Amino acid sequence: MAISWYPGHMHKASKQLTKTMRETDVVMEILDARIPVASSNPMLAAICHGKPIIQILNKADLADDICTLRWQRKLNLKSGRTCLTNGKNNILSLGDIIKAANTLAGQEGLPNKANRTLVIVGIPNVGKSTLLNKLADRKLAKTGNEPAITKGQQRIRLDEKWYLIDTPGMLWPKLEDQTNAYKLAMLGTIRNTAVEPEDIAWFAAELLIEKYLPALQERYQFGNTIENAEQLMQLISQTRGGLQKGGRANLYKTAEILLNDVRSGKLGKLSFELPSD
Ligand SMILES: Nc1nc2c(ncn2[C@@H]2O[C@H](COP(=O)(O)OP(=O)(O)OP(=O)(O)O)[C@@H](O)[C@H]2O)c(=O)[nH]1
Ligand SMILES: [Mg+2]
Repeated sequence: MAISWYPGHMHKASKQLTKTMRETDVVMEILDARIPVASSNPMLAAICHGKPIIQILNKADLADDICTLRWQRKLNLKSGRTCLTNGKNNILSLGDIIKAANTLAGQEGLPNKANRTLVIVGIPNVGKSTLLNKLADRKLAKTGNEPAITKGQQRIRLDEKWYLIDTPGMLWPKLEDQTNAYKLAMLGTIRNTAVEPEDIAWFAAELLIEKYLPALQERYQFGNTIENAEQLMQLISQTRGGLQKGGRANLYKTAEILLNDVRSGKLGKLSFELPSD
């Protein structure tokens, strides 16, 4: 099934973001540390074009540490950008963000202004509003473990100089690279109603067998090698209660078990993209 999810509120959000860019000094792009390429929205690159960018590899607590470090080094090589990491065990402080924003504003020679604006952008469910709440030290924005929680922009003051604007998560109208689209769906960026969980779990199973077989063996308690996604799904349904009458796997239930395990870190710290350095 070809994946595509671009509901009306995202179209509206992109038009609103284009307007917001006029007053924006620095963009803060939130990427998923597990898939920095697939989680980078090409439409945002066009809308934010020319603005200095703080890239944040978020949910770093769920990604492979060495891989995240390699991505951070690589992304830091680009001029007009700085890359930071953020995760549940290593949360960026307000001071870290303001320091990065001021440094970029200085490096890029932005004209002096009494007030500056930092805008958070990124795909759905990547953790934008959670970060805004952390920086504000209050629960100002609604957050939740499903995509499209934020439907409109929200502005807060960070200090005497900087404002921060939270924006709705955005995908792009045509997800041309379907492997990337499947990665996004696997990590919960696309609404369940727009994808078949069984398809996504099948994709996840193939990827995990290739890259993270020991993690699968430990989680689902099997010693022998699994050859394909079908075998893995059958095994998960047996060990985790996903069987239907007659002993066959209930694929929908088994898909949910596997996807929840991948998304929540129960299979360990997983990275699905490696930098090519
Ligand atoms: N493990 C982990 N979970 C996180 C992190 N940041 C956010 N989350 C979780 O990710 C989910 C989505 O967070 P939100 O802040 O609502 O994401 P968002 O980018 O604002 O999403 P939309 O508004 O739908 O675009 C929530 O369940 C958060 O608790 C993180 O660094 N690590
Ligand atoms: Mg949000």
